[in-house]
Amino acid sequence: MISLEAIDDIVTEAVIEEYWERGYWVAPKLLDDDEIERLRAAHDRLWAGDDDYEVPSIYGKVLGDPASPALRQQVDAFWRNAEMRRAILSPVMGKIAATLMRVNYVRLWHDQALYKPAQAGAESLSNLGNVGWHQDYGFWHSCDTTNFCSSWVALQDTDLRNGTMKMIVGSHKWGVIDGSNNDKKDMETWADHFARLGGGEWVETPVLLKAGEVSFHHGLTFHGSGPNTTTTPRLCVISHMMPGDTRYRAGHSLHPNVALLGPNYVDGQTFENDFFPQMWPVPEPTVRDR
Ligand SMILES: O=C(O)CCC(=O)C(=O)O
Repeated sequence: MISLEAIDDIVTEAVIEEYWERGYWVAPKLLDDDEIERLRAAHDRLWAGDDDYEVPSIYGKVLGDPASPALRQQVDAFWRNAEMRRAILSPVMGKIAATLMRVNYVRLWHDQALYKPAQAGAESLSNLGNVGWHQDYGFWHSCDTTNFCSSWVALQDTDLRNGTMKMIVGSHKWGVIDGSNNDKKDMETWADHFARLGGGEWVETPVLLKAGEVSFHHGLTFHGSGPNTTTTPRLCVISHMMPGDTRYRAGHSLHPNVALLGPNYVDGQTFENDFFPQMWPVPEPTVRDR
């Protein structure tokens, strides 16, 4: 991972303006080749159920089915795997997100490890590996801010052939769109639908990344991804990050994370405990980290 000092030269005021103008920004290579290899090996272990920490079954452990073309999605992979934990909670991601969000404190909302199966040679292309057009905040109405920032770490070169993410440029300016907690895999129908609701121009731009490069997107930017037509799976890890003082907003569709506040949570309670680790500023080491 690059150094924390290097970030000051990379995330300039022009970069911050680009992020707020387009709704996303593509960083240069942040991870070195060894880290990429270790994270790829961590993916293998995750989907095989070989965990570094014991995880109770209520936390929704996902395993891989080699015969399925469906997207594999493990939310909160940082609970299962130490290598992923290091990358997902990296202060480098936290500092960049803080700078882009223009806040002082950053916590993890949740993470994802995604595995998009390869479909080269399939008789017909399945859309089960697609990620439908959505706004992340569409799923997160229980939070009192839309100022979320997500880092997407490419663990191989990633482009349209292996189903990279496509961003809808400037769509974060449309505000919260009804029904944007969408995972309908029929991309064209839903592009028309959301373009109409958004009322802006629907400009799809693929995020082209070399292994180790990272994209950062705003919580309201529409995005999605199509099939992986190559011979190898498309792997990534994602940190969905929030300002450190993000609070629970009662009366809206309830996100499962709200239960992590503990019983009897109250409107306005901050998402501030070990389920939502502090990423920036660098936290004091915990017993688990030592
Ligand atoms: O990896 C993808 O195709 C989609 C990921 C995504 O939805 C996200 O990072 O918020």
